[in-house]
Parts: sequence; C-alpha cells; structure tokens
Amino acid sequence: MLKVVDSHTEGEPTRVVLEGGPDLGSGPLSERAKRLATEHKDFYRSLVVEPYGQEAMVGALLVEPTDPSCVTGVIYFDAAAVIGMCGHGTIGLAATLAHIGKIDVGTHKIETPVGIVEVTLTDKNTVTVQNIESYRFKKGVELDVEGVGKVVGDIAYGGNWFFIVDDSPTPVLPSNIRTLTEIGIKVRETIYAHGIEGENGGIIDHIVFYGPALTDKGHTRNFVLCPDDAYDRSPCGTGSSARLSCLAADQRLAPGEAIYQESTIGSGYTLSYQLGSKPGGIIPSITGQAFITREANIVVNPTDPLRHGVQL
Ligand code: PYC
Repeated sequence: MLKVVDSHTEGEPTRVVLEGGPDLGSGPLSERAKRLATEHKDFYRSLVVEPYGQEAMVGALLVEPTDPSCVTGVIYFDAAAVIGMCGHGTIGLAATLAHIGKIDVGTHKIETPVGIVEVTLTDKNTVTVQNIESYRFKKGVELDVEGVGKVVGDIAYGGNWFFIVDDSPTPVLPSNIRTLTEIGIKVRETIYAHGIEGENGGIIDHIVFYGPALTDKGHTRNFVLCPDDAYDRSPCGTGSSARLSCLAADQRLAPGEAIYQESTIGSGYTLSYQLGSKPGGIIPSITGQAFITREANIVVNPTDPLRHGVQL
C-alpha cells in the first residue's frame, strides 16, 4: 500500500509518496533517480496516470537525503520521465511537509538529484523556492519546424533543460492549448531530429512559449510543454528559472527585481533572482501557493490489468 498526499500548485498537481515506494538503495540522489528511471518505470508511471493518477500530475518520491541538514530528499517524475527538479512540485512538497507536521514556517533545505534547494514557508500554503543555479546555454537557436516555419529559441537550464521561445508561434491563450501542444511536440521532435542538446548532452524535454500578459500585473504569459505532453498549469518553476537566466543574460531584468509570471490558465508565480557563482549563472526565487487536495492510500491489486496505468 502506498501512502500519498496530493496537492496543486497554481493548478498543477503534485503527488507526494510518503510511504511504500521502491527501495532505491543509498548513494547520490542522481544515481537513485537513474535507478527509479530504469528499474521502476511501471511503478512511477502508474502513480501519475489514470486510473490511479490524473493528467499533468507530477510525482515526488521521498527518499533519505545524503546531506543531514536537508529535511528530506526527493525524486520527481511525470508519466514519461524522471525529471531533475520540479519547481511546482517543490512548492507542493513544502505545503505537504507542513500539512503532515514535518516542517513549520521558516526556511528548510531539500535535496534533489540536481542539487540542494531551499524552501521558505511563509504560511501553510505560500512557499518561496530558491532553486539551484540556472543558466542560458545557447541564445537564438533557429529551427525550421515542419508545418510551423521558423521558430527561434534559447536553450537554458533551470534543473531541467528548456527550449524557450520568446515570441510564441501562436497566441498563448487557453483557447489555443491544443494548437500550442501540437506545435510544442513538433518543436521538440525537430530538436531531437537535429541532435540539439543542452550542455553535456542534456536532453531538452521541456518547450516553453511566451506571449503578452493578460493582466496588468503580469510580465508575460507562458505555455510549458512537459515531457509527457501535458502542459503545465502553473508557469513551471524550473522553466521560470531557465527564463530568468535568459532575462538576466539579456539585461532585461536586474538582480532582485521581481516580476509576476502568468501561466496559461491565468495563475502565476512571483519571480526574481540573485547572481550565481558561475559566469551567467543565477539563483532563482519562485513564490507560489499550493493547496492540499487529497490524503490517500493507493491500493494496487496485482490482478488489476490496468495496475500499470492506461497505455495507449
Ligand atoms: O514546476 O518545474 C516545474 C515543473 C516541471 C514539470 C512540471 N512542472
């Protein structure tokens, strides 16, 4: 039996697995994440797809941290992949840890496969994540996308690898979600077809399109395609981190200056950054709210033909 707590962060769901996950052994979280990805795909996928999960859900498997100053270790995954870091998931995780009485208002460290992040819990729902150092790797990469035309974007890292398109090929509006998804998939396929990668072979599995904000307080509105082809209902914490590194590199945002980033559905994060330790590196801060939606025991019956989730 698996004990989980579900939440949503600005509309994007997170499922924290408190008990009952596979034994991934000890050692660096990056190695344990690889073990989850290669040896337990059925386990992690089944938790976040129907009938046990829901569309767009990201799972967060709690593991023992290697650094004892961290309140927990965590490995994130969606239906398609184990991912390095997850901003909305970390906000959801902090709200979950507060809900179960493991943390209180204040600042706490969490270990992820890509490094240690800090969460500051202002109240039981409001969380600021100080993410790992983020940076732009390449500016103005031109793609010729079949059926779409020329698409120009930056390749940047925020805990995952992103292709960030400032001028969305189609307006970032809820009525365009299907079209944005189709174009995002084509952009990703073009990236793979041309062997375009992040630094050290990093897989660019998230695509982000930007358009004008729809509210007065918004800086811009974004659409984020995740590896499982679902779009992020929040503005995507790691994607916002990667974008902040591009804004910083282009001197479009000063250190400490705050902006409000709108998501496709109209929710949002407050974002800012401080300079990092490497040239071009920044330390992003992402503030958003998460709400607990469910506490549950997941019962997986070994005779259930759909125990590994619906696979089409
Ligand atoms: O918030 O970083 C994020 C994220 C990644 C995938 C879905 N959300």
